[in-house]
Amino acid sequence: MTDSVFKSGYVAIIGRPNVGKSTLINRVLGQKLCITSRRPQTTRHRILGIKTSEQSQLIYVDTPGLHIDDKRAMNRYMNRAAASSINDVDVILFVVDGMNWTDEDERVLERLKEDAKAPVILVINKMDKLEDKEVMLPHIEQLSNKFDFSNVLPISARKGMNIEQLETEITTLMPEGELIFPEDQFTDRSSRFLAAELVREQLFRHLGQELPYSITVEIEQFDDEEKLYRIGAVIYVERDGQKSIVIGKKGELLKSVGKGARIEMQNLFGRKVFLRLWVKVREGWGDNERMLKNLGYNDEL
Ligand SMILES: Nc1nc2c(ncn2[C@@H]2O[C@H](COP(=O)(O)OP(=O)(O)OP(=O)(O)O)[C@@H](O)[C@H]2O)c(=O)[nH]1
Ligand SMILES: [Mg+2]
Repeated sequence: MTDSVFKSGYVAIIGRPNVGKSTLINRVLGQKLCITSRRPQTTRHRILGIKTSEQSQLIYVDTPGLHIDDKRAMNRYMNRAAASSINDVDVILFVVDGMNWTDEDERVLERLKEDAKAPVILVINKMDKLEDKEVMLPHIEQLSNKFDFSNVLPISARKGMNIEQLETEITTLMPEGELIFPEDQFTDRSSRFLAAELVREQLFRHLGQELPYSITVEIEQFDDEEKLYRIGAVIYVERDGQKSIVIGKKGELLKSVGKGARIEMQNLFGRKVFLRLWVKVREGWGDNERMLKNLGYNDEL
C-alpha cells in the first residue's frame, strides 16, 4: 500500500501520420497492441491501451494520423476519429518526428490550439536517428515557443529512451480518480478486431510500394475451440488487379501474410491459432460512406 493518491484518466496520442504514435503506445504498454508500419496511415481506428499499476490507471488513446488529404470517405473517417480524441481526455501527447516539422504538424498544432482543453506534452520522437543531439536544443526552443506546452520531451519509442520520464510527467498531470476499467483489461477492442488488424499489418509490411492503400480485412469466423482459435479472414481490395498482387506468385505472398499474422496472433492471444485467408474484390468501398459503415468504420467505434 502506498499513501499517495490513485490517479486515472485518458491520454490522447495525436500527430500526423507515421511519427510513431502506435509504436509509442506499444512501448508504454510493454506489449504489442497497435499495429505499426513504415507506411503512413497505418492506424485507422481509435484504440485504447490501458495500463494499470498500483498508483494509476492510464488509458492511452491511439489515433489515426491527422492528415490534410480528406477527399476519400475513409480519410475523413480517420481524421474525425483522431480529432474527436482531442476532446474529453486528461492529457494530450502531441507526437512529432525529430527535426522534421512539416505543414501537417502545423495543421495538427492549429487544431490543438482550437480544441485542446487538456495539457499538451510535445513529444519529439525518433531521437535515436539524430546523430548530433546539439542541433536539437534550438529546435526544441523554437517548437516550445509555438504553444504553451506543459512539457517538451525528446524520446525514442523504438529504443525506449525517456519513456519513464514521459510516464512520470503524464501521471503528474492526471487527476485523482478511481479505476475506470477492470485492472486486468488492457484494451477496449475485441479479439476479433485485433485479429483483423494483425492481418492488415502483415499486408502493410509485405506489400511495399504495391500496397493498395484502401485494403481492409474482415473476420468472418472466430471460433474458440479451447485449445485453439479457428479464424477466417477476408481481405477486401477494390480491383481485380489488386487481388492478384495480394495473392502473389503461386500464392506465396498471401501465405507469408498468413504465417506472419498467425504468429502475431498466437503471441497476443497466448493460444494456438488456425488461420485461413481469402481475398475478395469490393469496388470503391473506400469512397463510399455506407460501405465503410458496413465494414465497421463507424464513428461509434
Ligand atoms: N528510428 C525510429 N523509428 C521509429 C521510432 N518510433 C517509430 N518508428 C518507426 O516509424 C514508423 C511509423 O511508426 P508507427 O508507430 O506506425 O507510426 P504512427 O504515427 O502510428 O503512424 P500512423 O498510424 O500511420 O499515423 C515505423 O516504421 C516505426 O518503426 C523511433 O523512436 N525511432
Ligand atoms: Mg499508428
